[in-house]
Amino acid sequence: MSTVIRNGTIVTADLTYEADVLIEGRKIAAIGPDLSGDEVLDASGCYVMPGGIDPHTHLEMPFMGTYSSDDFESGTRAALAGGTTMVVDFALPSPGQGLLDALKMWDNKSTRAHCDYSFHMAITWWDKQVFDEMETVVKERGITTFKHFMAYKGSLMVNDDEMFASFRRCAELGAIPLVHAENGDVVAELSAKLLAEGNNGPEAHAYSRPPQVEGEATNRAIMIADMAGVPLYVVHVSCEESHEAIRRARMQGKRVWGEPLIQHLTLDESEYFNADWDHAARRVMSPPFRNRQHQDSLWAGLASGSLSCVATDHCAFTTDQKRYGVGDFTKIPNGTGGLEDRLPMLWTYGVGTGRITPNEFVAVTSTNIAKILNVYPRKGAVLVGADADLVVWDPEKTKTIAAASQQSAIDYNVFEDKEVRGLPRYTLTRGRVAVADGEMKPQEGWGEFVKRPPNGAVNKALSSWKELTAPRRIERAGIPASGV
Ligand code: DUC
Ligand code: ZN
Ligand code: ZN
Ligand code: ZN
Repeated sequence: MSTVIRNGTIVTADLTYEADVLIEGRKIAAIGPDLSGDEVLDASGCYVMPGGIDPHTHLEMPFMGTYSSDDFESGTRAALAGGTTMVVDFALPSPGQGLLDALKMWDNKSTRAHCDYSFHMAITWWDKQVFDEMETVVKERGITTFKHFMAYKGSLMVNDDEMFASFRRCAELGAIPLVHAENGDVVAELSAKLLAEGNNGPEAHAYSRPPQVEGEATNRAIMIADMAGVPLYVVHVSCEESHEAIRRARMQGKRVWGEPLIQHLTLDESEYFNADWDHAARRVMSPPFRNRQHQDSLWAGLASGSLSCVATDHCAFTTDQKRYGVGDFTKIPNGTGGLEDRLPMLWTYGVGTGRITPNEFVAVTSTNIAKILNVYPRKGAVLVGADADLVVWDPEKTKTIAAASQQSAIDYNVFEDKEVRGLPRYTLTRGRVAVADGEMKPQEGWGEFVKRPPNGAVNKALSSWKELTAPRRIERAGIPASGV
C-alpha cells in the first residue's frame, strides 16, 4: 500500500520547492515530480512539512493533588488534529521512587498513544540509586534527556548540589540536562508573603513569580552546566531576563538551547488582571504570562536563532480542578493546554504577521527539536528514508478556536475565540492518515516509543572552568615542589 501527496510545495527548515512525496509503509520512499501511488492526497495550494514535534508535554501527570486531564489518548489525538506527530512527555518519579519504576508507569500510560512519542526523565531527588539508574535509562531505554525542577520547593525541586551531581552524570553519559528555571526559594517566600497580606487570588500567582526569579535561575543553571561540561536545554523561557542569559551563553560558545511556549508568545499578563476568577485560574501556569515587551523578546529570539524551539508544556486541568485553589492561589494546579493549537497559533501570529518565515516555522516546531533530541532525520525531515510523519498545511484554511470543538478533554481553551489562518489539510503519522479535512481518523495504540541515542558530539561543552582548575603546581626556583 503506497500513498502519494501530489501538487504540494515542500517546506523544510531550509528549502522550499515543488515536488510530490511517495510514502511506502511507514517511510518516505521518493520525492520528485509526477509520482504515483495507490492512494492520492491532493496538496494543491498547500505546504508539505515535517509533522510538528512537541518536546514538552505532561499527559496524565500526577501533580498538585490531582492528575492532568489529557492522557496519551486525548493528548495525542489533540496533537494530530493540530499537525503535531510526535510528543515528548516527562516521566516523573515521586521523590524516593526509582527512575525505572517511574518509567514502568509511563510505559503503561502511553500504550494508547495515537502518534509516536518519547520521554524525558525527571530527576526529583538524588542518591546512588538515581546515579546508577541513569545509565540504564540512557543505554537501555534510549532516554537521553534529564529534567531538573529548580522550583516547586518541597516536592519536585532539586538543590544546586543535586543538580551539579546530576549534570556531571549527564556529561558522562552523553545525555542533556533540561531545567525548569525559577528560583524556588524566592517563589516560596513571595507566595507566603502574598497570602499573609490577603492576596489569595489567581493574579497573585503572577506576582509570586516575577521575571527575576526566572532570569536568576537560568543564569545559575547555565553556570552549573558549564562547570559540569554539559550542554543545557532551558524549558519554557518566558522573559527577556532568561532569554538574555541564553543569548549571552550562546555568544560565548556554550551549547544552550531555549524553548519558548506558544502560550507565552501569544497571551499576556492581562489575562490575570482583567478577568474573573475562573478565567485567570485557567491560565495559571509556571512561569506565568508576561507583558508585551517580554513577548517581543521571545519573537526576536525565534527570528534571530537565539531561541531554538516552540513547545506547549501541555498540562491541562479542568475548571473544577482549577477551583482546588479557591482561597489559596498556591493550590491552583499549574498548567495550560496547547497541543492542538501550537502550530495554527504560531503560523497565524508568526508567519502570518511576517515575524518568522515558513522555513523558520518548520525549524522551531520540528527540525531543531529533532536535532537536539537526536532523532533527526528519522523525525523532523522530509527526506527519503525518514518516517512519514507529515502535515499537509493549508495556509488559507481558517477557524475560530473553541473548546466546544477541541480534542482535549478539558472544558475551556486558553485561546478561545482566537481566529487562526493556517491549518492541517492532512496529518500523517508514520504513513497513516490521521486527519483528513478536519475529520479525525483515530488510531489509538498506533504510536510507538522512539528510542534516542546519546549524542556524544554535543556533550563536549566548551567549559573554560575545567582548564582553569586542572591541577597545576607552582614551583619556586630552586626549591623542589615536594620540599619544605
Ligand atoms: N509548569 C506548569 O505550569 N505546569 C506543569 C509543570 C510546570 O512546570
Ligand atoms: Zn516546568
Ligand atoms: Zn473569561
Ligand atoms: Zn513542563
